Amino acid sequence: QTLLKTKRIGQVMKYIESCPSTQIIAHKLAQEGTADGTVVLTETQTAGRGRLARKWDSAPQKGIWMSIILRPDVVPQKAPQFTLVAAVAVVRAIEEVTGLKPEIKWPNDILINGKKCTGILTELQSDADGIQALIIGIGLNANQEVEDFSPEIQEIASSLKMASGKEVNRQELVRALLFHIEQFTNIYIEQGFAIIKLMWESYSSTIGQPIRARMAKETLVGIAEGITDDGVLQLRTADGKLHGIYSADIEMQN
Ligand code: BT5
Repeated sequence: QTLLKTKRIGQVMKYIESCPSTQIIAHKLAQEGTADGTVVLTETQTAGRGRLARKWDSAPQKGIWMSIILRPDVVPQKAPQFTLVAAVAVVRAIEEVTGLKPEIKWPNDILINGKKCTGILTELQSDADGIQALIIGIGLNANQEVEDFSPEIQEIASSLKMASGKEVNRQELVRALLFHIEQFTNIYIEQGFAIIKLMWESYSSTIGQPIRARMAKETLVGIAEGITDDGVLQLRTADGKLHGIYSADIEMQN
């Protein structure tokens, strides 16, 4: 803990050998009033989760499975932007520690060579007074080999070790992650979304590309033109119309 390079994030740190999901523990701590910046870290999850109750593969000792509790003074509508802020921070941390060049796929995937190495899940506790807590879950594949992943994701998942050929020091990676998350959430809160948006777009594999966006009720095909200041993806369909995409699964068309 003395090696931490942060002022807020990780000053309270809960480390657990094994748990169902760090998100569940973080929600509970948040309800009990834990401080802004509290971090929950585990070696393995038995019920790690993604969006829409999907499963998150969390091999023991191989990744970084953590949740960060933030208590920003912003309206609940801004919650999705924190996923994008966290994504920029994760890319920076991976670059710094490994030299790899990851890309962001909107909204919450970090890819290396087209394969997913990190997923981010932002959940919200709010009431009439606004945001009580944001729980930002980060699952980062560090030292897995292909066979450490469940068979159904072996084709689509990757780890830093698989991409770089080198074992990654997970402690160093956690320190870099917490440092960059603190830096970028500060920038976002003090200066707004503009700088984050520029960085996000420069790391993005989605912008400028033909994509298919699968949403709950419809699927749209078109060119991803950019993100708005609210983090909404702008998709231009063949009829020239511009659509705002708030939540979807994206597939690249080429
Ligand atoms: C995400 O969901 O990508 C968010 C994942 C967040 C995980 C962290 S770990 C710490 C914290 N505690 C939790 O319980 N969760 C958070 P989504 O976009 O819905 O993607 C889920 C999909 O990614 C799955 O359906 C699989 O196809 C794929 N997947 C599952 N595990 C993976 C892994 N380890 N690496 C790469 N892809 C994976």
